[in-house]
Amino acid sequence: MKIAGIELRRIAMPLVAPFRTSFGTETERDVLLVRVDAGDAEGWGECVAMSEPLYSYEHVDGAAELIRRFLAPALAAAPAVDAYAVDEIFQPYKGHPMAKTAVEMAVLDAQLRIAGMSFGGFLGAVRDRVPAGVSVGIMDTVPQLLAAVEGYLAAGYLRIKLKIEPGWDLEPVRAVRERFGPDILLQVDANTAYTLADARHLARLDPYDLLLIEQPLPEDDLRGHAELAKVMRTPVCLDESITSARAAADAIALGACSVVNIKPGRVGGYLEARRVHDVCAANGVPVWCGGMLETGLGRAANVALAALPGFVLPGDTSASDRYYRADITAPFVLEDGHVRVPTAAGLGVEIDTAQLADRTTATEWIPFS
Ligand code: NPQ
Ligand code: MG
Repeated sequence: MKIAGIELRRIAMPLVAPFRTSFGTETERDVLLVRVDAGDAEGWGECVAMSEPLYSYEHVDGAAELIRRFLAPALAAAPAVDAYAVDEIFQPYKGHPMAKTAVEMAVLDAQLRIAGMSFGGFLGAVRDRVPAGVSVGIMDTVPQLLAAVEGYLAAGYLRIKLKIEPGWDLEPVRAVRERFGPDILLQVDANTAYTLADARHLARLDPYDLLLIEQPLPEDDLRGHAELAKVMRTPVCLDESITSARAAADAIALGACSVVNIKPGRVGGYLEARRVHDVCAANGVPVWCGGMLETGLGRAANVALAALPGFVLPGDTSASDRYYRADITAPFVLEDGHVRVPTAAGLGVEIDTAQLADRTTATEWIPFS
């Protein structure tokens, strides 16, 4: 495939409600989109970096600069590319998995549209719909949280994830369990907000029968997670720490996690995400698909990934209206608590050009010759 150039497009997506985590409160998603022009087809990629480096070290301006300054010129110098070639071309450049993923995703979308194959077909999807979970932000009060959870359960969500931080952990979990009973699938996500010194406190979550606790300790603290796993009955799941298939293999070998959250942007692409899935499957470690408040583009790709056989837990693959009143593609909706895997070529979703134009804050064309 020969690429004529790539467009970087910044869009501002207001959230339906503020989303608070242990690292901050978001009211608007600042998204970098990548469009590759491959002549016969175009392809779209979504960068999941945030405006500020609060989830991981990447941020949107940095990702745009990396693409503009290094990734696009490297691609332009190649005679022809597909997604596998893109990964090899990007390999010398250290880090920046979210920037690389956005470009890889756009190239893969274009390539699959030309081949008439869907993302799910390419990745190895074995389901036509995937169970949907929802991530519920930190609230000011427990009654507010209970009202939010009640709404999501009424909408059909099959699993609830509560964001936690020191001072907002045992109480909200106890209240949600007490109110909604032992049968709901419930888990928590700390986004690195604790240290190993909190191990005994975190073990007090054990009586609430959580599916897992996600990333309680810092990203680079694999040993700490392994120690924590010895003193908690609740399974430890890693998100931020799993930066590659090798990191997943290491974490599993060290006993640092017994469940893995897979986010393509965090591991450098959909091809690497599939390798993380394969490593976990080979080790009997259940995985689920994380979320980064994606638009319909990133959501389409994630839903396809989540249809692979090793994704045995509901993911943060929520319906579009969990985050956005109006999306830039047709919205993903809940059907019986599930989201449908697109079957059309490439991402299998089309851009709503009027919505996209409305949301756009900047565009930049990078010609390849
Ligand atoms: C997680 N996502 O699993 C992340 C973190 C997260 C759905 O809980 C703006 C952009 C706000 C990305 C908030 C979910 C965000 C964001 C949270 C990612 O850890
Ligand atoms: Mg997480």
